[in-house]
Amino acid sequence: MGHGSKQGSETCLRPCASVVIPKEVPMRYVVTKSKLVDSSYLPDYVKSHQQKLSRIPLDGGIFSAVHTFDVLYEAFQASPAKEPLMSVADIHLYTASTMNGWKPVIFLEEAEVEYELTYIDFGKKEQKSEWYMQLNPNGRIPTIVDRGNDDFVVFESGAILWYLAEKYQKFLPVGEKARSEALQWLMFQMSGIGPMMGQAMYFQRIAAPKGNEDPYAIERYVAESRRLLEVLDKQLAGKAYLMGDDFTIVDIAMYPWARSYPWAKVSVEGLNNLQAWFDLIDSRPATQKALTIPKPFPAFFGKGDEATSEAENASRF
Ligand SMILES: N[C@@H](CCC(=O)N[C@@H](CS)C(=O)NCC(=O)O)C(=O)O
Repeated sequence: MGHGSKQGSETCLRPCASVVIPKEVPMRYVVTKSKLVDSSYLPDYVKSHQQKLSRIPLDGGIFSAVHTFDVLYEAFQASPAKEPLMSVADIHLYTASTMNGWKPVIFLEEAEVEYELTYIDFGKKEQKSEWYMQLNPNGRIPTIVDRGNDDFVVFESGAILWYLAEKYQKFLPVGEKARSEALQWLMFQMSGIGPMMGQAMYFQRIAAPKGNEDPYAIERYVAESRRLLEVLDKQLAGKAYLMGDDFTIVDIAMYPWARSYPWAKVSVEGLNNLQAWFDLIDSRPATQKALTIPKPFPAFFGKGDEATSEAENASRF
C-alpha cells in the first residue's frame, strides 16, 4: 500500500480541521464496495492523500483503511471543506494474506477496532527491507505499531494477539488459571500447529511445484499435522470454542492454520469436534471478512481455483 514506511506513519497529526461527510454515503456502501487495492489501483490524488483519507470516519462508523479508498475518495471530493477530520487509529498493522498475517486482522475486525493497514508485498521482498526490519528484526509479517502507546512495536503474531487482547480487554479469558490455559494453547499453536502445517504446505505447495518433490518430508509433516489436529479435536470435546463458551485469541490464532487443512492436504476425517468448530467460525462475519484483507485466498480453505492459487502462492516465496 501507499505509505508503507515508518516515515509515512510519523506524519500523523491530531486533531485536524473538520469535514462534512455527505450522509448519502452510508457505511453499507463502504463495505459492499470493498475491494483490496494495491497502489497501482489508486488514483494519484488518493495516493498522495491516503494518509488523510484513510482516517475519515463515515457516519461515525469504524472501518479499515485498506478497503475503503474509493468511497473515501468520493466523500472527500464531495465535501465542501476538502480537509478531512483525522481520527488517528492507534494500531498500524503491517501484514499480508497468510495464516499468520490474518491473525491480527481477525482480532481487529472482531473487536471492531479502527486500524490502518500497510500491505507488505513479498514479491518485492518488502518484509526484508531496511525500514521494515527496523520494526521486525525477523523480517516477517505481521507487525503492529501502537501509535497510542509511544509507537510501541510488537512482532510475532501470538504476542501481537496477546498485546491487542490486553489493550482492548477482549477475547482473553478472565482469571489467572484461565489465562495460563489460553497462553498454553497459544504456545501450542505457535510452536506446533503453525510450523508443522506450514511445513506441510511448504513441501507440497511451494517446493514440489518448483521441482523439489520430497515425499519423506511431506509424509512427516502431514502426519504430524494430523496428530496435532487430533489434539485440537480432543480439546474441543464438549466445548464451542477452544477455551469454552467464548471466542478468544486462541481461536483467532488457531483458526487460519487449522482451517487451511485443504491447502496442507491434511485429512480432518472423523474429527467431528474440530469440524463443528470450523462451522462455527466459518459463520462469524467479522472473521470471514478479515480473511479477505488485504486479499482473499480461498484456495487455502478448499474453495476457488487451486492450480492458479498454487502458482500465485509459490511465486510469493
Ligand atoms: N512466528 C512468526 C512467523 C511469521 C511468518 O513466518 N510469517 C510469514 C508469513 S505466514 C512471512 O512473513 N514470510 C515471509 C518470509 O519468510 O520472508 C509469527 O507468528 O509472527
